[in-house]
Amino acid sequence: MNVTVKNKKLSQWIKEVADLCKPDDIYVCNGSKEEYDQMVKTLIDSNIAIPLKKRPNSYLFRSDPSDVARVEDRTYISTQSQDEAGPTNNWIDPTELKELMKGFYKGCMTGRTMYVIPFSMGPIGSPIAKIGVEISDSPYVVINMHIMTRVSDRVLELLGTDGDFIPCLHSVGAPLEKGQEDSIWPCAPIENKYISHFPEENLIWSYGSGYGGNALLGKKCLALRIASAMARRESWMAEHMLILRLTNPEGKQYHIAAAFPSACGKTNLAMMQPSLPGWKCECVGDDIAWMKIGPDGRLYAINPENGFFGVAPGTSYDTNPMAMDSLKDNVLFTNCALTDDGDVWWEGMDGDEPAHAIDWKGNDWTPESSHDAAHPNARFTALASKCPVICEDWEKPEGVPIDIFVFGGRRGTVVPLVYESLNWEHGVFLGATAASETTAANIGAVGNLRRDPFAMKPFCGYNMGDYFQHWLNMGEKLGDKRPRIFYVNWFRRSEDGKFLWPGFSENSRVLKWMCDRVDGKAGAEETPIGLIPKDGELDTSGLDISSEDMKELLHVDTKAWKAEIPDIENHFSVFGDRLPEKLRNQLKEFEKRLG
Ligand code: TSX
Ligand code: MN
Repeated sequence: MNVTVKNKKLSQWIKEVADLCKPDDIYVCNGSKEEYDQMVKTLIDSNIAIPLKKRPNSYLFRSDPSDVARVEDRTYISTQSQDEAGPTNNWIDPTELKELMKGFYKGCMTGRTMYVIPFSMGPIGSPIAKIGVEISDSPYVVINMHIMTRVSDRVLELLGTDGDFIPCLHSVGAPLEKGQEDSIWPCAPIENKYISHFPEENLIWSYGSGYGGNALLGKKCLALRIASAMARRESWMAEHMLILRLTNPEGKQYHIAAAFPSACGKTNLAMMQPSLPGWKCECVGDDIAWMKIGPDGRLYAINPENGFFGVAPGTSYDTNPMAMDSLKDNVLFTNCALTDDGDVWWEGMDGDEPAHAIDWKGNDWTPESSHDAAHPNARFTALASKCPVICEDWEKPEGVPIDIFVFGGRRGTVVPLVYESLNWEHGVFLGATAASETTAANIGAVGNLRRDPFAMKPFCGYNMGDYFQHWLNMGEKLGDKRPRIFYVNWFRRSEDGKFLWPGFSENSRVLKWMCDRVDGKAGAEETPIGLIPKDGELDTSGLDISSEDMKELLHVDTKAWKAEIPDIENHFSVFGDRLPEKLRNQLKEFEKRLG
């Protein structure tokens, strides 16, 4: 081991894990550039990292074809009672799961180095931040954690001898025998992968996968699943939300936190540049918001992350120029295609397809190939500080005050472009019933409606019924300082299948209406589903959109909404008596309003 660890809990945990996993070496990370460069050099020398000629200090990695995404059916919330994990989570009894996983962990780091990664989620020392320590046998995980979290020896200093942290244990699950050659992407077969959470003791155990949220344990595992359970206990919020700052032409700032299921363009909205003259938009975060009630009673949000782990395919100067400009240097790419001139490429990138490339599996690819060059879930890992529109206050320890919550989903029909909730409880109902149509980018049949409450279905670390109640409770605590709640749908189509709304930068028009609502400047019409922009209240100046299309975009089809009721009832029934009475009533009231 390269340093002496002063923290008692940490030094004991390191010893326990080493005794169990039997690594050849132990290395405690300090987060320095030298450490990063050293790690990258080792990865290049073993042909795991491919340097990109076109992007300084940037590298391409190719995962094993069996290890390309989060594995939700191998993800567990392990609590004393199954009822605590609730109907949306996989559950195994903690004693049983630990015995089972200890069997896998036994000797699993043989032939490898065990890295101890101290990190802070949120600015180091912020009252909203939390400290984690990940132990991993993957150098790929170390360098990704360097970008996605704040890895630093300052974290160990902050811990002192008695400070507490969230232990995050990770192994790729591929021990090396003497003389055995390592593979490019070591991992375990799917049936041996376990992504386990023990929220009652703030503990994470991950085994068998090296990819994304399965392995970078600060993100989905700590900042959402464990943090959501802590947040309920401690009366704050850990949400799957982007955070952005919108500034109007008069210089007034508004902070918006928005939750969308996958394939709705959350990262694109987080970095969106308004088409409306005089309006400015800055990114605070693109995936996770931690929010606490501040001294003035308002809700303050921080982005606990330090970077973006974004889906590459579909990202272009058309869809997200600010993301593209964040990818010029110091980026890690995973499962993108490699061009002949030493750059990355993916489906949906601007310009012509390359005439030849190496696909994500390492094989030759041409436009005639029948498969994609990049994996649909190919990723970039980029520093948030590289984003040209990162908000100057994105690292403010106290966070930014949230004015507006937005929920949404992808719906070709029924759901209008935007509406406001009638009140907080109705807003919670909108979050709890949020739904999205599946696309080729997510699993399952295309076009199915999937309920994904608050976009938290895969990420809530406790019973989702209790989570709904927590939202209601936070509303009561916030009182008249509650953010307003809106619902949006960028994806409504005309009868001939065309998108009715241009989306992207033009979404600023929708956000402007929200801000004007907050200021009491914009009119709204009450409908059974909520408050719709009054005729002419949504700024469409300079936009080439017919009044018929605009009407259709904001139309509330009562009959179509009535037809949604059985699906909502069905969705709610899963939560049994954990469904808050107030939400049951919201559904009743909704039915009444529909007539
Ligand atoms: O991210 C998207 N947003 C939010 C942007 C800030 N996407 C991409 C979703 C896939 C991840 C969108 N796609 C959006 C949107 O607002 N809207 C659409 C649908 C759409 C697609 C193409 C066009 C228009 C709408 N093109 C033209 O109108 C030319
Ligand atoms: Mn996410």
